[in-house]
This record gives sequence, structure tokens and C-alpha cells, in this order.
Amino acid sequence: MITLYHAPQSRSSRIIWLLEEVGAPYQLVITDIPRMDGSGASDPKNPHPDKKVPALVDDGVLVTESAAIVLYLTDKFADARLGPAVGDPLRGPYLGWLFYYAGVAEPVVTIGFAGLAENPMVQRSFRGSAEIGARVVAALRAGPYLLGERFSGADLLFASMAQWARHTLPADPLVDAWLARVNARPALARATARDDG
Ligand SMILES: N[C@@H](CCC(=O)N[C@@H](CS)C(=O)NCC(=O)O)C(=O)O
Repeated sequence: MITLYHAPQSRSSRIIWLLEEVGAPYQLVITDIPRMDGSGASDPKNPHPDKKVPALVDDGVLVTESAAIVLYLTDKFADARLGPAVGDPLRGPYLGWLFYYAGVAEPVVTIGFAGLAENPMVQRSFRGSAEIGARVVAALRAGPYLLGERFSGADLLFASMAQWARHTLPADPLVDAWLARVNARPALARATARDDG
């Protein structure tokens, strides 16, 4: 049984979505976290080293970091075909999108909210939202999903960012159409119904 430590309407919501997508048996442990508005507090029962969510425990093994959890679950539930396997030509691009999300897209969004997007060191290390948006739009010009024909864990991660704050991706009809496709997925509706626990 998989346990997801989850705080409603947070970065762990997208992992419920993925658990629904892959058809995994799972339980939710609703977990308090400190929120930006000053509400909430760290939960001592949360196994995450920083008391953050998501934290996923599978058979006693702790997995943290959204992109790592996405890779872990799409590998483990390979029959759901939400992540190309080792040996598939799309495996490299898949890993690229997951790591780009964690290593560039989330930091750039956070840095943007902090008002530091134009800092030369930030630009040199990460580039910025224009480059991220251009990469997403270029991919969607080539196919309905980031990897081409099939929805994958990469779409789930990038779409979850735009679901939270639409302006983090370009105002472009290709992005709107992709978001509409992704937002219509039945697994997302099931996840949203479970979000509050
Ligand atoms: N890079 C981490 C970020 C996790 C994260 O920051 N989660 C927030 C909720 S959206 C959190 O738990 N915040 C509580 C805190 O900062 O103590 C991931 O994607 O898993």
C-alpha cells in the first residue's frame, strides 16, 4: 500500500492526480504544513525531512520531491504508460522534461515571485520564463503533449504549475488547448474530489 502525505491544494495534489492516473492502491494522510498566509504548522508525523509535502511512502520506502515521485510512480506502474521505459527513444526526453521542471521551471517561478527574475546570475543559471514558455510551446507545436502523441508525467507536472498559476506558461492557444485536454482527464476529476481528504 502506498501512503501519500498530503496537504489539500498544495504540490501534493498533483500526486493524487498521478496515483489516480496509474490506478495505484493508495491512502492519503492529511498533513498540516505552514502556509504563506501564516496559517498551518509543520506536522511532526510527516516523514519528509523538511516536513514538506508531497512525501510518498511505498512499502516503508520514503520518496520525496515531486519530479522524483512522478518518475517513481510512472516506472512502478509502467502498464499505465505514463512514462517511457528504459530503452524507449522517448525515455531521454521524458527525463529531460522531469528534471527541467524540478531544476529550472519551479526555481524560475519562485524567483519570479520573489522579484528577482532579471538578476544576471539567475538569468545565467536558469534563463527565465520566456525560455521555459518557448520550450513548452515548441513541444506542443509538434504534438498534442510534451512528448508527442501520449500524455505523460511530464504533462502532469507542467500542467499542475499552470493550474496553480496560469501566467507561469505563455498565453498561447496551443497552451490553452493542451491545458483543456489535460484538465478534462477523468483521473484529475477523481483526484480533485479527494483533495480535501
Ligand atoms: N521541490 C518540492 C517542493 C515541496 C514544497 O515546497 N511543498 C510545499 C507545499 S506546496 C510545502 O510542503 N511547504 C511547507 C513548508 O515549507 O514547510 C517538491 O516539488 O516536492
